[in-house]
This record gives sequence, structure tokens and C-alpha cells, in this order.
Amino acid sequence: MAKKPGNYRFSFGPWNISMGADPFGPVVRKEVAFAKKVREYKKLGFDYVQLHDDDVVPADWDAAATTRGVAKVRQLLASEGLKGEFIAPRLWEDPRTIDGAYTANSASARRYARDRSRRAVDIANMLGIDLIVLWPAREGTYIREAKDPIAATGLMVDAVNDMLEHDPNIRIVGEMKPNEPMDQAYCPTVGHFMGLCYRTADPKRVGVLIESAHSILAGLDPSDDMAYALWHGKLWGVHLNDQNGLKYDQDKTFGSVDLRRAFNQVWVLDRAGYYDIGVVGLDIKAMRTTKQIDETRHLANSLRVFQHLLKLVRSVDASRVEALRGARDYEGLELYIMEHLLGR
Ligand code: GLO
Ligand code: MG
Repeated sequence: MAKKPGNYRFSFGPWNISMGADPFGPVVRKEVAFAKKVREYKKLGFDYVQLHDDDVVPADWDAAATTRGVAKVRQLLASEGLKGEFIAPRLWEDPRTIDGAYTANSASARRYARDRSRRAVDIANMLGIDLIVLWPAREGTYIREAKDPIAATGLMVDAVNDMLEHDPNIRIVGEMKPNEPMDQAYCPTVGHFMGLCYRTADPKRVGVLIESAHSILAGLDPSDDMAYALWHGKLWGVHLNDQNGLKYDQDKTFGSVDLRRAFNQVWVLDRAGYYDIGVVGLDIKAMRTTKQIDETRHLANSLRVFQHLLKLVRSVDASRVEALRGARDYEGLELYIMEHLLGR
């Protein structure tokens, strides 16, 4: 008998409740304190918190202050019945990593990035989290001649190995994005990072987190990227959102641009039993025009769209799909899917 499909767990990051600044204008909403954000999670239907290392404690705190600070956050999360999903070392805001972190030309910048990453692993441990997310924001170039791309590939593997060696249980996922802030990122796609996973010191602890918008920016379909990683047994995180064409990373509400593309992401996750594998993460920005009082609506709306799509996914007539596939009747299959989405 087929296994009953399970329930999903959901997460977002505190940066998803934002003040709305963009490169052309200042903030438009007031800052919300971390503790206040944490109190929103359960109300909105979320059980997991995505965290950067410096969402937990400032990056320049010494070991003793870090331990005390992390303990406080641990308590705060526990008091709300929340769990941390991952820690991501935020390597892109420090002046030392202006020209890259793991792949910087400067040896001292690379050292700083490695030290900070090991500290992120320690923070994860103290919070009972076993997942590190690497979004290699500044690994790449504005002009190709600036760095050695062959060496850069090896430096990425070295940095991952460094964390694997630092902790025997930690798992690491790469969250790949082809551009922004860099013109061209090193390791721009899921497939690129997957190749690196197998060259690390412990491939079974290295996988990927797939963000819908990042796949779209690479000209790829997010559900196919997810399928590829699922086949490898390496999809341990997702950042669902949406993206209107090839431009800056928009982080729009899930399904808001292309419902069918969103439907296919939910379908592929559900077929693979992702509910038993990982948390469904959102990485979504409110529109700049959003009022303070509505600052979490984009998160609630995305979760609601996911749940609607899940219902549609679970009510697909599988035998009909099989029959249409068998008859190579893709016109019929397309109409069936479109009418299913339209509730007809
Ligand atoms: C930016 C990324 C970013 C990461 C976050 C966690 O494009 O999507 O938001 O997901 O920093 O690593
Ligand atoms: Mg993301």
C-alpha cells in the first residue's frame, strides 16, 4: 500500500521581515526587533527559523560572549516552541570580504572567511542545528581577469572540507545563484555545486539548498533542478519564491508570477516525499510599498499558496496522467493540468 503523504514543516529567515530599502531608496518600514520577529513565527504557521550566524550573535563577539548570546537565543526559540533550521555564515557584509571570501585573492580574507565559517558551525552546534547553508555571495568576479577561476574551484572545496573536518556531524548545503551581487558567480548552479559535493572529504554530508529564483535566474526550471538534487539524495533545503524574468533577484511571493511553475515544484517535492527529508523554507521579500502593518503578509500568502497547490498536487488523477503520457498526448496532458489548476 502506498505510504500516506506526510505533513510539511515551514521556515523563513528574520531578514524576510524587512524594512524595504532598495538600491534607489531608503527604508520605508520600521525595524522589528529579533525577539518580536520570533514571536510572529507560530502565529503565521511556521515552526523553523532560518538563521545567519550574525542573526544569532554579532560576528565580532569573543568566544565567551558568543556562548552566552547563543544560549539566550536558544532559550528564546525554545520558549516559542521553535527550532533553528540552519546557520548561514554571512560572509558578504564584512569589509574584509569585499573581494570575495573563500576565493578571495587575499590570503587573510580567505582565513577570515574560514575562521568565521567554523565559528558558524560552533553556533549551529550550540543551537542543536546540524545544517550549514553556504550562499557564496561574493565568490565570483566583476571582470573575468580578476581571479584564477581554476584555483577558485579548489578553494571552494577546501572551505567545505574545513567545516566537515571541524565537526564530524555537520551537514553543509550550497545555495547557488548565478549572479548578484557578482556579475558572474563561481559555481553558478545547483549542478555545478553537486559536482563539487562528490570531491569533498565526506560527500554524504554535502548537498544543496535550491532557491526557486536562483534557478530561474540561471535560465533553469526550479522543479527540474529539485528533481536532479532529489535523485542524488542531496536536496536538504529549499527557498521557495518567484521571479519575473531575468533581472535582479526578486524573491517574490511563491507562485505569484507563474502558478504552474510553482505547482510543479510542489509536485516534485511531494512525489519525492520531501516532507520526510527537509523543511520547506521561504525566502521572500515584501514589496517596498507594503505597509508596516502588513509586513508579514507575503509570508502568510506564500504558505497559503503552497497549501493550495499541495491540495491540487495530491488530487492529480495519476492514472489519467499515465494514460496521456502513454498515448504521447501532451496536448491533452497540458489541457488537463491547466484545467486542474483552474479548478475545472
Ligand atoms: C540571496 C540568498 C540569501 C540566502 C540567505 C541564507 O540571494 O537567497 O537570502 O538565502 O542569506 O544563506
Ligand atoms: Mg535564499
